[in-house]
Amino acid sequence: MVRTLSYAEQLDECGYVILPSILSPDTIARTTQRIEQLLDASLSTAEYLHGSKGTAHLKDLDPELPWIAHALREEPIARLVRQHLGDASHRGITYRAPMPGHGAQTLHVDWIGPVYEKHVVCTVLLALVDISGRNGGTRLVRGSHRDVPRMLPKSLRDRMPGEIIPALTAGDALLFSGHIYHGGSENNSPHPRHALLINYEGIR
Ligand SMILES: O=C(O)CCC(=O)C(=O)O
Repeated sequence: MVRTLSYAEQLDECGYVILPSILSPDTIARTTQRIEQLLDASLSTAEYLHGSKGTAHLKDLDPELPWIAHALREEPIARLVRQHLGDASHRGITYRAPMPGHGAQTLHVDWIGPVYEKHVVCTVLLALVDISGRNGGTRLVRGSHRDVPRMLPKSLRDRMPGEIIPALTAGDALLFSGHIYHGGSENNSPHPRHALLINYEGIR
């Protein structure tokens, strides 16, 4: 009989796992409304317009989105992050939304070392819309968190064997190792790709 891997085993083996329906439709609507208010307030600043390069960013959103901060402290996210990294803290809730025609990133890692004994960093992406390869989904190279040596791609066009873009439904969480090769892809839809990103670091 084939045994289904647990979320923790999937994360360990593949370097990522999809956690379905973490946010309810009501929570998504409430979050999107607050994000839109914050974007309205920041979109016209010179700092924002110069820095954005076609992707809307907001950071330090914990005080603005306390219900999201609460969800991060609940099962299953809190448990999985703890199982994966041990004691860990996150660097604040951020928002990243590539606009149509934007968002492509070179594949990169958030921690240069491969995983020997211990995972050091991971990220939770919370989808506020359905996300796929069409609208700027996250590129991931399955299993690459274990690669030695690390061959860092140099160009947006560089592709690696095993690369995938997982399809997410609005409300799903994508939890991925910061040691896996990953990167945003270009948004080829007519709408922004709304998502929250939370980076965790193990306490050493
Ligand atoms: O937004 C994404 O899909 C991934 C973003 C990312 O990897 C980054 O900003 O470093």
